[in-house]
Amino acid sequence: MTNHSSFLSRLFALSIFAGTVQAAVSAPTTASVVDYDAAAVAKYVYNADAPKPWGTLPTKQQVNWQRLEYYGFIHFGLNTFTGREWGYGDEKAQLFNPSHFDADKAIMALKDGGMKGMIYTAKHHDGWCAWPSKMTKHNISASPYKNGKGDMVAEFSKACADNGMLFGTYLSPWDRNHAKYGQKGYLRAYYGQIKELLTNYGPVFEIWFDGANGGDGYYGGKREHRSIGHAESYYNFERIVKMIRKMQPNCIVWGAGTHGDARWGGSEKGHVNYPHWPTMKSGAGERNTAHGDVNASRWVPAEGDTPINHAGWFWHKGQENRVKSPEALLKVWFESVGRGANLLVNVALNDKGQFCPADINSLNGFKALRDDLYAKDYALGAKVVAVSELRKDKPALFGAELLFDDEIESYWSTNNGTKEGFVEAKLAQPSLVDVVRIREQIRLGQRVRGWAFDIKVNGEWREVAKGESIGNQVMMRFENKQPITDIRLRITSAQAAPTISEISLFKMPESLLTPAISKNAQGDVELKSNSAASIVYTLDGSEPHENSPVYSQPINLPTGGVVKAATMARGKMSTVASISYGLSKKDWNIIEQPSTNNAQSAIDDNAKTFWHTHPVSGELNAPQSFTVDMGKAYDVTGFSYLPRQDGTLNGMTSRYIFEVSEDGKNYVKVSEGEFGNLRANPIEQQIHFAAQRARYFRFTGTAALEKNHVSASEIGIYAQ
Ligand code: FUL
Repeated sequence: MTNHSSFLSRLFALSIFAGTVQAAVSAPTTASVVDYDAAAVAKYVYNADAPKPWGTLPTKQQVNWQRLEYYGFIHFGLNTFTGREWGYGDEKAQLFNPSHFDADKAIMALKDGGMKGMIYTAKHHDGWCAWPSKMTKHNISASPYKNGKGDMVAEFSKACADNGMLFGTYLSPWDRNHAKYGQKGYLRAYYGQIKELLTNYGPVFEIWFDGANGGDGYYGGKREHRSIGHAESYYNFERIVKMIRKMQPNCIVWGAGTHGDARWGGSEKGHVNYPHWPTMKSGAGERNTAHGDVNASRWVPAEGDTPINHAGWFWHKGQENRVKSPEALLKVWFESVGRGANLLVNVALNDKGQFCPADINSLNGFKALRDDLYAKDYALGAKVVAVSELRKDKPALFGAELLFDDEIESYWSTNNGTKEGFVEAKLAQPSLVDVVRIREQIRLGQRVRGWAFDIKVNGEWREVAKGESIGNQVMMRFENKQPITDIRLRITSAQAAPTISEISLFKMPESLLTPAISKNAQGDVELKSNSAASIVYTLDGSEPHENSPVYSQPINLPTGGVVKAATMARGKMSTVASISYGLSKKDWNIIEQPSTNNAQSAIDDNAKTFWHTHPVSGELNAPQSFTVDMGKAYDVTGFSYLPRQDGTLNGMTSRYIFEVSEDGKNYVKVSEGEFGNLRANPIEQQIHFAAQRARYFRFTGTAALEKNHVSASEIGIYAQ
C-alpha cells in the first residue's frame, strides 16, 4: 500500500466514528452505508418540516455503529497455548510466543471477508494483558515474544488503521489472576487498564465489557471462589462509562450493565430474536436482551456474536475442521443483521499466530454469498403508483419515491398523527426476487409496530412477509418463483407517523450447499446436501476433489476418523465440510453408574437424551460417575463431552475427572479440569491427551453450573 492510500484509509478509520462528512474521504473498499453524510442528514432529518423525533433516540455514534453491520472478533492470548476457553489465571506468561504472527495479514484477511473492523481480546478472564500494562506484571513483557518487547494491542491497532479497518478491544472485567479481584484494589488496576487501552492506541470504535464475572480462580495464589455480588455496582460502570466518554467520545461501550451503548444478542450463536427492538427497560439487565423491550427508555442496540469454529472462541489444536459453513453463517446473518442487529464473528489465531485455512475459506465463502445476495437491488428506481398519504408541507421532501433512491437518510412519511399507510410501486422490470429489506429512519426513533409486504402474482396481491419491528433494518426471505413487477408495503401500526427510509429487493443466491455431516440412529455417518447435486468425500483427512468417492449410502466408521465432504454440480464444488468422529459406540456397555440408571443416554449418539443424576427423589450430589467397557482396547488420545442440550443449566457438568483403564481394575487419571464458558455457549468440548492404552473409561462430573447434580448428553472417545 502506498503512503498516500495508507493515509487515506487511516483517515477513513478515524472519520467514521467522528461522524465527519463523507465527502472528505473516500473509503477504499468498504460499503458506503457507514459513511455518515451530514448534508443528507441536515436536508432530510433536521429540517423544519420533518416529523418530530419520537420516543427514545439513538446517539449519532449509535446510528453509525448500527450501520456497520459486520465486524470481527479475534480471541488470541494464553488460552491459545493451553487449549482452554477460560484460563484459570495461573498460566505462565512465557507460554505466549507466536512464531508467525503478522497483524497486517490477519487484519487484511478479515477485511477481505467483508468486515469493517476488529475487536481484539486484549485481556481475557485469565487476566493476562496482551500489551505491556503497568497495572499488572502478568502481561506480554514477561513472554519471549519479541524478547519481552511485544505489544499486540499496538500491532493490531496499527494494522487496522493502516488498512482502513476500525479497531476495538475486549477487556474482561473478571480477572482470575489478580490477587485483589473482588476488592477495591483491583478496580484501581482495572481503571488503569481501561485508560491505557483508550489513550495509547488511537481511536477505539468499541470496547467490550464481558458479562462473565466472578467464580473460581488463581487470584494471586489464593485459588478460591470469589463472587462480586452486583457487577454493575462492584465495577461502578457508571463511573467507567463517564471516564470513557472523556477519553473516546465516539467509542461504543458494549455491556457495562445499564450504562453502555450496545448489548449482547442473548446467545453465542450470533442471532437475535424477532421482533427485535433496540430499546430496553432501564434496569432490565440482560433479561430480554435477544428481543429488547418495545418502546423502552434506553437505546441499546444488540450485537449478535459467534465464533466461526464450533470448537469455541479460542483456537483448539486438532479441531480446526469444526468450522461453520458459509450457508450456516448466511442464516445467522439473516437472523442478526436482517433483524436490525450487528454481527460479530470470531476468527481465532492459532499458536503460530495464523488463521486456519478452513476458517478463512468459510469466511470468504460467506462473503461470496452476501456479495451474490446484494449484487442487485431490484427495487432501485421503482415508480410509485399509489400512496396512502404524503406530508402536507413539502411533500416532495418526504415522498414515497425516496424509498427507492438508495439514500439511507431520505424517507417517506405521512402527516403527524397518521399511524398507518401504504405505498404501491412498480419495479423497473419484472424481477425474480425473494428477499425484502426495509429500513426506518431511526434518527427519528423506531416508530413502526406492524408492517406487511405484498407482491402481485397473476393479477392478485399476495402477502409474502410481515412483522412487527423494522428499525435499522428488517430483511426477510419469502416464497416466490416468478418475476414480479408490483409491490406494496403496508404499515399496519405505528407509534407516530412512520418514517420509512428504504425498501430493497434481492434474489437469494443459488449456492451449492456445504454438505451436512451427521450420525444416524445406527451410529453411521450420513451426508446431505442439495438434492440434485452429488457429494464427494474422503476419510483420510485429505481435501475432497472431483474424483473422490461419491457418497451413496451411510458410512460405517468403527474406529472413527475425519470425514471431509463437498457438494459437486456442473463442475463446481461447495466449501468443504469436515468433522472428526471418535470411536463407534455400538459395542460399548455401561458397567457402573449411579442409581439414576440412565448413563446409556450419554453413549447413544443422540444429542437429545442425556445422563443426569437427578432422580425424582432428589439430587445425587457431585461427584458422580459412570464407567464404560468399550469391548476392546484402543490407544485412547482424547474424549469429547457434549453438555445437555435442552437449554437448562441445572446439573450441567462444568468440572470433570477423566480416567481410563486397560484391565477394568486399575484406573489412571488422564485429565481433570474445567469446561469453560458453557453458560453462554454449551457446545461440544474436546479434550486431547497423550495416548493411553485402554478398554475402559470413567467420566466423573465433579461440579455443575447450577444445582449440585451432574449430566452429560454424549461422551465420545478418540483413539489412534
Ligand atoms: C464470553 C466469554 O466468557 C467467552 O470466553 C468469550 O470471550 C465470549 C465472546 O464472551 O462471555
